[in-house]
Amino acid sequence: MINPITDIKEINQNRIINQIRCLGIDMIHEANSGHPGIVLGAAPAIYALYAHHLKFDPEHPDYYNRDRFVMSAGHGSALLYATLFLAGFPISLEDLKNFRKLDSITPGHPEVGITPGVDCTTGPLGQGFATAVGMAIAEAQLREKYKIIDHYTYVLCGDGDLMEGISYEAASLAGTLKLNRLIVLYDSNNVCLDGNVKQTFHDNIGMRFISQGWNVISVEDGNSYELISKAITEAKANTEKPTLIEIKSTIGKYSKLEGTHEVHGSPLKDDDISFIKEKMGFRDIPFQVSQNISDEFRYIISERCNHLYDQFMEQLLKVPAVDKAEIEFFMGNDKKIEFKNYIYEAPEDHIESPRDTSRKVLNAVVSNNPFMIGGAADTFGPNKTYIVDGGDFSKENRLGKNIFYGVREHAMGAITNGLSLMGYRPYCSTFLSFSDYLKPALRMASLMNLANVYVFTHDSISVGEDGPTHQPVEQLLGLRSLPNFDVFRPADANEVIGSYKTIFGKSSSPAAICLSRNKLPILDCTKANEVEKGGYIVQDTVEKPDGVVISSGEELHFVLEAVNHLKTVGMNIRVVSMPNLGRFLKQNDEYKESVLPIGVRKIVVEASSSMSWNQLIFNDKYLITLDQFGTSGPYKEVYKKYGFDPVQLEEKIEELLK
Ligand SMILES: Cc1ncc(C[n+]2csc(CCOP(=O)(O)OP(=O)(O)O)c2C)c(N)n1
Ligand SMILES: [Mg+2]
Repeated sequence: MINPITDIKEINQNRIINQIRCLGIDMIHEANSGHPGIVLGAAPAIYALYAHHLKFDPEHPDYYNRDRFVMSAGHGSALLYATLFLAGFPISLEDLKNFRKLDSITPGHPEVGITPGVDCTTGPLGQGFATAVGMAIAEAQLREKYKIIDHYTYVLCGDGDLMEGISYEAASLAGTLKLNRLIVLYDSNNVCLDGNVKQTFHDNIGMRFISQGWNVISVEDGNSYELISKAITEAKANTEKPTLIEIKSTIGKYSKLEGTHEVHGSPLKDDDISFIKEKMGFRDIPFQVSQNISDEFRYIISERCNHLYDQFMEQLLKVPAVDKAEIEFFMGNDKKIEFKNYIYEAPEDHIESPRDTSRKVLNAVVSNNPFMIGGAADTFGPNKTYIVDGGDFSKENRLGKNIFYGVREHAMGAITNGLSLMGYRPYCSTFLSFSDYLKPALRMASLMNLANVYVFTHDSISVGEDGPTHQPVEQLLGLRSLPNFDVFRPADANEVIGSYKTIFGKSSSPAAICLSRNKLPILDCTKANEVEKGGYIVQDTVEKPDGVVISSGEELHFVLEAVNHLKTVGMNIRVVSMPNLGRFLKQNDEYKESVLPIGVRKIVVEASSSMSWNQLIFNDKYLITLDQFGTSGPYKEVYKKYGFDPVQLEEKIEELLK
């Protein structure tokens, strides 16, 4: 017979924490894989948060005004799943038994959209921390705008997250922006995968975060949920700064291996599990859950949280209709952005750099759009992504649409993911050659299916004088190889508009638009509405073509010049613009063959790695591409040095098709 609970004081909360520990180590044992150290060490921290602070509703895991929780130490997935299960989320004991097994809802590391209650995919250390900064930026703006949205963003991170540079970048920005609703619980156990951190990590973390504008609180006994809870209460009361709570804990608490790296990432031995359970006063039966303990945990949560969902939905009914519709966009899955009444104004001379066309489109689309926010990594000027009447995001202006990321590309990438997870349609920008600096975040965006937009300008050796460090060569290949990632490289204004229309017209998955910095003629033969197919014929022949030349971006202009000259000597060459190779490859065979007929020789011209094009062209002879670094010099001369000027192209094409 279960006694009805009438008072929290009667509950032995350490029993709940130990129940979480038992489940976590059982899951890892059953999977024969996982990380027991953090389960045993950080259980009091996650418990303090879920029991006494986190605003959530297990029956409505996605309810919009919930506090967000990011398990940045993604290897602590078993700890998270065990907590979510016990807290009453729709996760069964069977799901816990299937931890890390194929097609389970309890994968190796937390994945958003798979497990109810998981707010962010984590695993690559540091990413979660920085993503949470994006969530906190979004919350600050939404709170200012709509008032009824107001929540905290919590992170649980370990030594590894704070060793990663991205956490430094993100913390620096969070402190500058005074994101006081961001609270990080740092599981400080002095141990990482390979051993004690004394070999690797000497920073005074408290001082580091204080210097970055954070409020820092120390909890000396990480086994005390009461002390941790008190620290969280204190953190919430700070209205000026984000808070880092350094919780001194023992990795693998209660294990025979406690305090050592051996308990970090391998399943515990049977006798150790018995030893731990005995110490905690639990019976040594795998996956045994005490109904009493489960009820007690849920009682504590429901006392605090069970009105929250209804309250928010009632508040939502009372806001003005326009705001309600907007909030519903943030809450929903349809992220399409319409190009309402957009009319492009071409310059009189019909010459414009693609990045300038991009500036016009972005300004028109973003300035009056509440769902869009974005920025640059100290490159608003060259990227041309500044929204003129958008305002600058800051502590003083939470409504600002322009985020000055500073020179922090990696954090910018992860923050963009956080904005997206909060329902925004965000964009960010830098030079294409520096896209490598945010690559790990692009990968996470692809994995989470986030509809982010990346504006990468200075897209080839035509950067010119800045030289090979700034001239991307292999970046297009890298981006094209990312699953679920759309890469556009438009040739002129028409294709820039077509790229943006395609990008904003879809509701999910990230896209990059790679743009030349140089002024280029707006062509008569390019078509905005063909871009979505990835590749199309821009210039055809009356008779059967002698060959087809495929090109993208700036090089298309040189190809057209070369081919038109070859016409005068009687060569009939079809020209295909391929602003998006990935999309073209996904078209049906009929379309692909109509553009690239079988039995006709094809040549590719792109000042970038040949490897992306091996999917279309099997004989390297026909690839006029660039598999080496560029060089510093005026861009036309650089093009010439590598054979991309119209005269040399003409010679090569003639030679190849003869
Ligand atoms: C970017 C990245 N590099 C490496 C790893 C592999 N890895 C997972 S956990 C871990 C050690 C992390 O140490 P800490 O955060 O202190 O966790 P603890 O050992 O205390 O649980 C490492 C190196 C990873 N997940 N992500
Ligand atoms: Mg550690």
